[in-house]
Amino acid sequence: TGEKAYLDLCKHILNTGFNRDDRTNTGTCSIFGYQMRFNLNEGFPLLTTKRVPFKLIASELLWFIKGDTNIRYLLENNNNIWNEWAFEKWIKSDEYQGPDMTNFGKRSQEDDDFNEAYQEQMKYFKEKILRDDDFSKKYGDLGSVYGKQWRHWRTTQNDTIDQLKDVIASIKQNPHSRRHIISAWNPEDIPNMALPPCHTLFQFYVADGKLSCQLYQRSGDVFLGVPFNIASYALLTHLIAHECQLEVGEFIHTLGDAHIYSNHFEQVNMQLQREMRPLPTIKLNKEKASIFDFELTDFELINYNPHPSIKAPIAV
Ligand code: UFP
Repeated sequence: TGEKAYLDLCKHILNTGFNRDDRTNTGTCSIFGYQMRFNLNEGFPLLTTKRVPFKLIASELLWFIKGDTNIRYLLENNNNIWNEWAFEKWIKSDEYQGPDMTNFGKRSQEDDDFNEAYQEQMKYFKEKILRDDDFSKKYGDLGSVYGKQWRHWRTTQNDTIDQLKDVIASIKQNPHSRRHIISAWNPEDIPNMALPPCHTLFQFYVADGKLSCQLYQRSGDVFLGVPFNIASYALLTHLIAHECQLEVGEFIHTLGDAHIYSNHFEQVNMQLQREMRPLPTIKLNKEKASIFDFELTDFELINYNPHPSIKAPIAV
């Protein structure tokens, strides 16, 4: 199964990687340049050696597909994965009156009292994003993230380009084109981004009635981030194949800097000792033709019986 490709990557990093300092000062074991292939006909590549939260992956992907860049939609779906980026904007603004939240990511992991204060501010922030339209417009919007680059890429002529719609149209009209590409990497926006896109560019390919997708990911947190990224792009490939009336082929995951953080070694070794189980399958609502109409309830994940999840600190 495709999961073996992931576990092999973990082993390869631990066996051959370089110990390197990194932006977060956590320290990593890292390699450069690696490729995994997942045949999407052998099951949906959601890891079974630990539980991976499919709902969060699906709601985040739908958020990208809508071209939405405001975390309100995510919060409405109990998805908290982008909160910190919005919260940061608020605490740096004049409007913020609460206790000093500088460097909240690190401090909340190290200091219990601070963490309590932080949780309180975050709870208030989330409620305000959900209830207050003006506040949400001001502080909920993350700006130049994936949804914007995929659906509303801004040109020098002040037009926008809908890369996702254009690629779907080109897959339908000219399946053998070698130009089915979507780029999230907009050099003009990079200096103003807190997190330059990790999934940088992806391409589709049609052969034998099957749709394949290859992603170039510039930087991968192999324990926490990459399992999400695999499932997200596998799901996107299923969705686009569905709309284009194609079968699914492969998801090919190409990584630049593939790293395991030093505070994840123990967790990775634990995961490597577990037996893989059969992969789940995914079913999409056949009634909906366009992926732009999809909602969370239109996905069904079948036979997912993973080992328990494994907790690990996120590098900030
Ligand atoms: N990261 C991922 N996948 C993602 C994402 C982030 O692995 O989808 F958004 C990790 C990679 C890296 C960190 O460990 O987040 C980003 O840091 P940097 O910009 O320094 O590469």
